[in-house]
Amino acid sequence: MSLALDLAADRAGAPGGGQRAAFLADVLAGLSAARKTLPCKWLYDPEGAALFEAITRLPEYYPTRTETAILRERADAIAALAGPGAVVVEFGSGSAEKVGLLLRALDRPAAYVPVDIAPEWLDDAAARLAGAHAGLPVMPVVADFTRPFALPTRVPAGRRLGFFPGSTIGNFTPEEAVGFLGLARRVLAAGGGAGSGAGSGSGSGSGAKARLVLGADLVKAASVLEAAYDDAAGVTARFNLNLLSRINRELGGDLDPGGFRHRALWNTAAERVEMHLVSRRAQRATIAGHLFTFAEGETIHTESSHKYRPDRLARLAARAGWRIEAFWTDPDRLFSVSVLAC
Ligand code: AVJ
Repeated sequence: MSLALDLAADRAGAPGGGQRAAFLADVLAGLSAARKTLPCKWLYDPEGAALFEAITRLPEYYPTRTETAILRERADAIAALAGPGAVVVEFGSGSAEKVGLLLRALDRPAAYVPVDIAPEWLDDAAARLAGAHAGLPVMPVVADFTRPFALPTRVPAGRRLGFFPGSTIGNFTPEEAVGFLGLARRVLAAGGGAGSGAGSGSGSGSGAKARLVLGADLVKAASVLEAAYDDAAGVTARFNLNLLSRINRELGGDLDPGGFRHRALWNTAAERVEMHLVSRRAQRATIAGHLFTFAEGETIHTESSHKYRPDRLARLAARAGWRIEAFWTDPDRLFSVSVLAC
């Protein structure tokens, strides 16, 4: 089935033009809250996505290069656990480089299934991968993986190997993270293991029904974390402020991005880095006919990036029905890659 047909076959489940309505609803609700906040998913319009790509190359932003190095070193060990014929299911169609490291190490992977709510990201991911892995069935699935969904029946049987890199799990609150990990376990354990004998053969270790490769950033000095989210070149500041410009562009707002400044802070109690937009002065703005006021110093909380300790990560995984089968870090213990099994 052609890629376009694949996407069409699955697009039925995805939000159509409702994207703008959802954006407007989130902005009106978030800016009306006593403590203003906006969901971080709205940071990633094309401009935001390009700025994030630039962030991944910044000297202060260690996660991407560190995780990639761990994956490069541990890909063979992951492949040994996964066994032959794995079906790789990536939650979010992220960086082709990272999943490429996995696919090249696996023994005859049966398919690559990127899952994302945005069809345009899937088009890119599928095209990138198909080029580099001729003969590997690439089956994009349009779905919001924060809500229950099932893999289409056209995805071949075979033990599922989930992939959720980048410490994107850090954008969830701990409760949301448990919810996502539980959902991922149900999606990955359904069907695939049965086809290849849940208790049998492939993959070393006890006959796991499914596995998930999870990237998670680790707790470290506040100075290192705050620099990673507030780089000297100001790219992260532009990434954060772009959200205000997006609201103006797409929702007809008249916010003054120059009237806000970027702030990144380490929240010690919650063990997360928070990005905020701080109002430089008392000001007002209108969005889609709704008036909003901002006091001087008032902030809009635009993103949380939770950081983990190994024991907390294991407890979180266990609450979602997973056990940690492997846990690796870089020599400086900045970042971690785990293999979860169920
Ligand atoms: C893509 C969500 C993993 O939280 O580190 C980078 C996004 N925000 N710099 C992160 C981000 C500011 C990144 N994630």
